[in-house]
Amino acid sequence: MNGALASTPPGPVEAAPGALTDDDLARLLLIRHFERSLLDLFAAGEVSGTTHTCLGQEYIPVALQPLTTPAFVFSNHRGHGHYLAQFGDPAGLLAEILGREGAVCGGYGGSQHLYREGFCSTGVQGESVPAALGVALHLRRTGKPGLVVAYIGDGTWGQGVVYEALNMAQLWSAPLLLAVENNGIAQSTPTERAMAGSIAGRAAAFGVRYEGVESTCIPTIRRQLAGALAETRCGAGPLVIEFRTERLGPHSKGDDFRPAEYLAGLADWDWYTRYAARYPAQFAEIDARQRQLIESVVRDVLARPLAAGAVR
Ligand SMILES: Cc1ncc(C[n+]2csc(CCOP(=O)(O)OP(=O)(O)O)c2C)c(N)n1
Repeated sequence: MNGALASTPPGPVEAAPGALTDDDLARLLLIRHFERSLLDLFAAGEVSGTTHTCLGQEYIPVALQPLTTPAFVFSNHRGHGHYLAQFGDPAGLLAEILGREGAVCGGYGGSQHLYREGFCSTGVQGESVPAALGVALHLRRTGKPGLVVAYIGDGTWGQGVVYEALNMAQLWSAPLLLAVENNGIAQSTPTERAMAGSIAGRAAAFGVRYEGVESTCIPTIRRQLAGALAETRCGAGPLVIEFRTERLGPHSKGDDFRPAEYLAGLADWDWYTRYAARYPAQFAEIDARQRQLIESVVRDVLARPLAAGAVR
């Protein structure tokens, strides 16, 4: 491909998506409407700094959530879905991003630097992986059952510290899950242009177990991963899971330089479009409910005074 993006994204891997529980669908749609509203708020000048949405990738943390609970989750710059899948707290998160009262960490962190018991995110690529390893080693050395999850993107394999941490994690059998959201692009660089070999090959070089996930269907993903994650929790050492996914929106906002044909093809890949077509009644009811919920959260949070840590 000579480093260029394919003109169309990969097609959907399932002929039809599997049925979801109402709770899983509600969580997916909560994240989808939260992220859409955030882009609207950005366009309206309500968001200071920048923000990165996880549109398209919502199914990854929702699929992992029951398999990884309880876990300490380290998230990255594209972390709203990771937070919402774990806590389902759109008001606390939105207040943090907009710097309003009720913010999850006082308005000091914003979109990329969140902290809450059991959750921490950073906008510095790769920074979380050694920190996650430290927490995982603490769990192992104190005999506490548990799991630590670090989310990274494909582009973050350009950071050397990821390899140092993976080496130690394997040597010391740390209960660490590296959840890789490979959306085929890092800001504006197609993965093929920056990565020699593959993520699977890099995990294999350290003897680290690896699972590659092509599906966007939550029940299928959980069936595939349950065994390997249970083993990591029970002392089998770290696990790399690579999700082959797509970023529907821009890298942050207004900076999407992918070919128009590619962007047009994303609707056919998107779980949202395919689920709506396959399960219209369940979808319509929960979609409307979550859309309204986010609309009311936006109204409520915008009416609040600034938080202590907000900088305007
Ligand atoms: C150490 C460091 N270098 C550069 C950046 C700027 N930056 C933010 S996100 C990003 C691309 C990340 O790509 P990837 O890891 O694939 O995640 P994605 O954005 O695709 O989810 C870059 C270069 C950063 N945040 N940290």
